[in-house]
Amino acid sequence: LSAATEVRCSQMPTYACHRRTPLNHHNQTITNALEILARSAFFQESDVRYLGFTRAASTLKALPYKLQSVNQAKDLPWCGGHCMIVIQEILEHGMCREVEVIKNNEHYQTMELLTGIYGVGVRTAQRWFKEGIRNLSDLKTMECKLTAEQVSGLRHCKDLQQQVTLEEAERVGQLVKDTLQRFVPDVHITMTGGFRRGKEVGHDVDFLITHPNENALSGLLEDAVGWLETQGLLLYHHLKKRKPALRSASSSMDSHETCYAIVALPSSSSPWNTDIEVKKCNSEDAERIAHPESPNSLNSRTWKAVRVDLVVTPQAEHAYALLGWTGSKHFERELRRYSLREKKLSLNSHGLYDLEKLSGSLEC
Ligand code: DGT
Ligand code: MG
Repeated sequence: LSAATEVRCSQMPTYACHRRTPLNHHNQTITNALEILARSAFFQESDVRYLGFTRAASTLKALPYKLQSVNQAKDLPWCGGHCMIVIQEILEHGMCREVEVIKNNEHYQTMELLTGIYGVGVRTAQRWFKEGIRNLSDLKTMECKLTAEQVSGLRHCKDLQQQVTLEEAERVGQLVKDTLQRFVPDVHITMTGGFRRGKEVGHDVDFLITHPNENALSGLLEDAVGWLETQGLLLYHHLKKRKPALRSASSSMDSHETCYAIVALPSSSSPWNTDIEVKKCNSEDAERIAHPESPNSLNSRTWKAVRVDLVVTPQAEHAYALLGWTGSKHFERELRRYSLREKKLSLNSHGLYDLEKLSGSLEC
């Protein structure tokens, strides 16, 4: 390791948004361990510990070499205290006992399982754990108490727990494009999320949709949903309307019109291949897709359930939404923290706001 590299590492920026974080890095064993500790803290709703472990993992992902000794880590941002003990243990013994204990812990395993179901957040999973739910069979016994989103999440959990490949994401992209262009031929669609960052797999596929003429976007998601439903390609959807009243400079929540969906992605060799203009499925096929657990369909599955987010933005907000929906979540959090702390600017996926000017205009 050259002295120059060590010097560069001691000057590693504290904000993740100022660092290059490659997809493949040199300290995977340590970052995996720190991320397990972060998830465990998240499951206990301990934000401070969650952030501490996430920040340390993020720093190590940006390190341009494999750590050989704790000494090399001592000046790195966010790597002190508890994280340093974890780093030291892994460097000396190849594993961390605390992490191994967590991985075998019933609460952790159950929370992983339950929060892995679409529509189930930490609070709900905690409640279910306290009620004695430990596995998917337990959950199926209380299906009548689940939300429509959770019922769909549970019904399609085998597919949804599998990662979406880039090839599948591209086919989803083609399906989305073919669908939206039926209604607005020159609509502009961008795949965002992890795939835009160069990942080859993801848990869903995210898209931003825009058009220079805002009127062209009005009702577009409803039209798309309606058409996909008639084709039997929509297994679940929830449409969130644009709510400008909720939009605020200080809020990281966004109010873009959004469709959270589970689509039935035809397999590449199925008759519903992406050339859907020409090859529409017949009503029998659609029925099979709409009711996936019917015995007929299980024997002849030619599709995979895939989570898709469609976000509509006016063109004036598109750049901010693109930045916000490209991720990663930690990068976005750090970018907002940097904007606010260092620049007194509030960033969200609608715009960048000067808080001093805003408070001035409010005082006026
Ligand atoms: P994945 O899907 O596992 O490959 O990971 P990502 O990075 O695609 O994560 P995902 O799909 O949860 O979200 C993509 C990015 O969009 C992520 O940085 C966070 C952001 N995002 C997710 N949901 C919302 C939302 O409701 N509002 C805003 N503004 N951003 C969101
Ligand atoms: Mg994603």
